[in-house]
Amino acid sequence: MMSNVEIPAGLKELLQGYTVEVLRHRPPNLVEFAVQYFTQVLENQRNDQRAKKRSTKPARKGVTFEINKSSKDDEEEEEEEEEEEDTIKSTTGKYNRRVSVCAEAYNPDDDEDDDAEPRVVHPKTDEQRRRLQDACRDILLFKTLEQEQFSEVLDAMFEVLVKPQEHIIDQGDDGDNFYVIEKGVYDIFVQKDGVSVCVGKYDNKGSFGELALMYNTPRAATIIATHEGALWGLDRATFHRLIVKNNAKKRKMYEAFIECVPLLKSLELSERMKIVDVLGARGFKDGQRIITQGEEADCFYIVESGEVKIMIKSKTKAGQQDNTEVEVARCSRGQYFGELALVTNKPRAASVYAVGDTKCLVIDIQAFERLLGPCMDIMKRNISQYEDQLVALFGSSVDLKH
Ligand code: 1OR
Ligand code: 1OR
Repeated sequence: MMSNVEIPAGLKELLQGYTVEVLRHRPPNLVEFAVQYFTQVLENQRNDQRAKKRSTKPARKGVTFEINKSSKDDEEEEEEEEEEEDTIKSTTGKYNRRVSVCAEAYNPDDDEDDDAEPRVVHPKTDEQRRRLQDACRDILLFKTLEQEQFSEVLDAMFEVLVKPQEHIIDQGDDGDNFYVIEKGVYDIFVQKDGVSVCVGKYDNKGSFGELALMYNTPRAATIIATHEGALWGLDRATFHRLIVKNNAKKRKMYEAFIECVPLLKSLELSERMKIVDVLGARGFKDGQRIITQGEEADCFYIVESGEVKIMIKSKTKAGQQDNTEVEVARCSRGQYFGELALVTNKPRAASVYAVGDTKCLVIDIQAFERLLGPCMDIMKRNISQYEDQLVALFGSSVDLKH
């Protein structure tokens, strides 16, 4: 009988909290919002528990993979023996790939006791480390990591040399590693109606293979090396422990801001969160150039704080470009820029400079194409306005979209 049912402690507060957030945010999808909200509550609860546990637990020792063992001196061997229980063998490269089907759901807090997970370290020469650092400098997924987490990522990465025509990733497979490109060109193929279509390429920079690891989905594309190349791999477990965990923090940090970006209003909440998962944040000093007119484009920007000015090189009467730049527009918090070259597949149409210290959220071209399709109409409408302005300024008719 209902009258005998005891209401569990905390239920009322839990539902009240959810109701208050619904009234505050007015989400379009209550169920989706409930999943997000209660995931957050659970996360907070676990963080509290972990914090309590940590305060009563001794610090964990780092763990080393056993590659290069033969070259180590006796002293290190002794140390290794001490750590034997924690030590695991390296599983680098595509030859040791997991083959089992992974059934974990996307939940950054699944690994209840993070501290129990061994830390992966692949020893590197100074020269390797320098090359790795160069390759990772502009990787967006690493841009919001704390210094400590970033070092752990670098420690865990391992070099993968690839041959022409080698399949680094096959669509439909389980995800094993995330890859950062050091060098080489890699074609991206996606199956459309049973036919494999080349939808883009990575040209000596960037990264791929994050989606299957983030969302526990099969690989969404096939990646093939066109030449000899070099990659740096990051294993699934370390990716989870550092990047996916960091994404939970990123969602918290950027959710409110992303909700207010007018361009993204037409997206579902889950689609906006997927943007947050892959974006990077970059700071620029007053006067620093963010985009250079005429260069090839590989990313898209949203101003988080500060301001940017858009400058176009003016033309002489003979229609030739001189080097004087004219300011044509400014963008501030919530506004975007850098979409034009991605939409038109042309070089950057203008240069963009920071006005005062400025922070931008950055999305790479692949994520832009994958996630911002629904916003394309708005962007194209705005591009038509650039065309009108251009005509007013330079007096000739232009079509920036084609
Ligand atoms: P992954 O783990 O699914 C394949 O393994 C990787 O290819 C994927 O992560 C991305 O890092 C990368 N759609 C899906 N994945 C893509 C795409 C893409 N491009 C690169 N990857 N699209 C192409 C956008 C230019 C959308 C195609 C419809
Ligand atoms: P992009 O990828 O070409 C430069 O890199 C960016 O500046 C461009 O994308 C737009 O996002 C941004 N004409 C061209 N680009 C503009 C303009 C613009 N305004 C902003 N951008 N015009 C100004 C219209 C108010 C027309 C110039 C006369």
